[in-house]
Amino acid sequence: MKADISELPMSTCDKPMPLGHCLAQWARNYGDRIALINETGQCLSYAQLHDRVEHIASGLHAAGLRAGDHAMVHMPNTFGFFYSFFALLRVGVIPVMAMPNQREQDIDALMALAQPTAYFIPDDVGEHDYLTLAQRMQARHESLRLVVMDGDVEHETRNVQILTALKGSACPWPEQDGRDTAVLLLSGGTTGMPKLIPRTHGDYFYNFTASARLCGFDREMVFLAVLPAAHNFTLASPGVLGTFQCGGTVVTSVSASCDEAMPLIEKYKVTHVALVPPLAKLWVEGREWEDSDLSSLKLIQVGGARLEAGLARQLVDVIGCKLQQVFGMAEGLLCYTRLDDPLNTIIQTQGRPLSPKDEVRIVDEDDHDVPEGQAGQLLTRGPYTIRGYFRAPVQNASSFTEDGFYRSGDLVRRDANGNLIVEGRIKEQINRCGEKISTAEIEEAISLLHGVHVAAAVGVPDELLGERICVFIKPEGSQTIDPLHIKTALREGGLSDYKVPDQIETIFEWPLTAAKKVDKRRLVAVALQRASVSPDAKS
Ligand code: OOB
Repeated sequence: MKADISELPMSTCDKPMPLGHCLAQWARNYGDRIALINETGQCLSYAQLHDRVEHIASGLHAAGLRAGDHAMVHMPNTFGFFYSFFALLRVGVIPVMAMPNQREQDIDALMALAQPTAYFIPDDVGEHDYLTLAQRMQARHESLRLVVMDGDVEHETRNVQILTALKGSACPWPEQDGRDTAVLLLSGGTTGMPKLIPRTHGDYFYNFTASARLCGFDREMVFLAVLPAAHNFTLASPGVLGTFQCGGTVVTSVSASCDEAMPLIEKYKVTHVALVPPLAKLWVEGREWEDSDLSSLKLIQVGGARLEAGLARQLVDVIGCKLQQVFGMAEGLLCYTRLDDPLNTIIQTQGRPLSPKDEVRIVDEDDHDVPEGQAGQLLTRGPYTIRGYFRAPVQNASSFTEDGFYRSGDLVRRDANGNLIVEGRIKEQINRCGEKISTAEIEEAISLLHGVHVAAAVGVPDELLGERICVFIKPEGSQTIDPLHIKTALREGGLSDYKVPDQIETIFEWPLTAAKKVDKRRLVAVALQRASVSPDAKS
């Protein structure tokens, strides 16, 4: 099931190594240079980051964590995220990268799948009580022996350890092979079941080093991490790992809003930032009143969802630096527009594959290649693309072809220069602000609620979010559905906030396709029409 990494086109300066060794190498190469700065101005050099991580790794080893164990990291963009991530890699433990905005249902399902030994949480953030969640998870998941909190020592108990207070004697180096799993990433999902993506040391190292080279990263650069660092885009495409590989500086921000992020750009002379399109739009609009000096910016990368050409142009005009489109997937394949592409290519296309060894097929419904220039489903296979999800034989049978191509579910076409243009998708997924939500999962969660007969979820084009989640509910009787009641019930049931529908509509008669299936295209039209008549319906 592992991708073939034997022939990765590495350059000699990027000699592949297990991820657990990278930080030590970076500390040797870049010692006193600044690796990390947070929004309050705290700085850590590479040497300091390495020291802290060694210390914590020893503590984790002393607490019983061993190479090959799994540990869930559920942290916002703080130093604690980096301490946890690198210390786990150092011990040889495989981090399971949860998103900070995931809530009980997601975390529970991921734990059932990954069976982690440890769970890394922040101190309470906002209204969410991570400690209570962790205790509930411990009661439910036998594998979970240790909770590590990035917070105050006063929270320490027998089962909860404090990240920076962990102690132990020197941690042994684990034996690792390039083909071993280094990290488990989250998949966007098209079913009600969560899926995890096993990325190996070899393929992930290639992911960020080759990306960093392609994107012109160097030791003078300053990367602002505003999107969650647990996501493949921010983590390794080329993201924070690409920045570290080159000896640059990462500025972390827990917030992505322009009034908090833009002053950081001015203050730390940020050169690179990665955004999703809805955020890019807010940043363009924000420039009407936010006047921080952004002249240090050299490159804005936009990916995760379709960037409209109009917004792409506005970004270039308003922010005034280079733009790069990134069409990627946690499963592997990364496409980038090149820095020296003509402006039209950068604005109109989603770029071309990172590796000359990436294979891309564009196929029709019968898996036959479509004529050049026509749209079809993107299938891909390559040196850093997975050949199967973690412990998911049934899903693997439908997500991969027999000869190992990943079925992306994206509808793309290729222009004469080999650049891909994402036209849409065939997978049952909603792309809300770059976050991927399975319609099946939302439908299942809602159909369990009292008074609901059947539910159908669709992604509806939305000015602010790119797509919003609209759910049509057929009630059990003739009463209409109370949207507020549904939202509260979903939240109370532990559904992650970003999955709670934005628009909820009652329906008594489904529009049907010729094949007598619910016609979701017509539902999208109905959702748009109802929202225009009663804009309060979406909130
Ligand atoms: C990134 O990764 P995921 O795993 O969250 O989502 C992958 C899916 C793609 O299959 C596609 O449907 C969509 O997100 N997508 C785009 C896109 N980039 C991703 N759709 C249109 N235009 C784009 N530029 O989203 C991801 C991973 C690494 C780098 C960048 C994005």
